[in-house]
Amino acid sequence: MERSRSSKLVVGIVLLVLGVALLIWALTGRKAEAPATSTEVSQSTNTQSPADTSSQSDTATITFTNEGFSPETLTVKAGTVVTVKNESDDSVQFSSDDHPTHRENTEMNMKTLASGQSGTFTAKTVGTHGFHDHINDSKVGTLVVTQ
Ligand SMILES: [Cu+2]
Repeated sequence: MERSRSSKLVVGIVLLVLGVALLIWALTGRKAEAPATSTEVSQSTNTQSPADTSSQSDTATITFTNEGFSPETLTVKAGTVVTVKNESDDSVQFSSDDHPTHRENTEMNMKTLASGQSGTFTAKTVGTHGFHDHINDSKVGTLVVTQ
């Protein structure tokens, strides 16, 4: 009986030592994770650089309201990312002239934007480009793209 008691004591001490060792290992493991986290941070810094590049390019916004496009004439440099915001109560389909073929400058043709939605296109082709709302082609405007 005494043997089994002392062996239980030994087992208890071994478990305690193992527990402490496990605790130290866990703490060390957490420290080892810290550089991994900073690696992720530097990776996300890398992924931000393309975003920085895009933020360097010019942006412009055309707002569509119930009254039509604003501004009616927008002048931008080639490469500008143009955002079309639909703040009207209806859907809008921003489209290159002429209606209904939209072939004058196809890079301007956008999907239908529901009320409250916005979309973008990149103005690349230098020139004066008429556009309209394909759903209501009485709403028109002009995009002037310069070099
Ligand atoms: Cu049209």
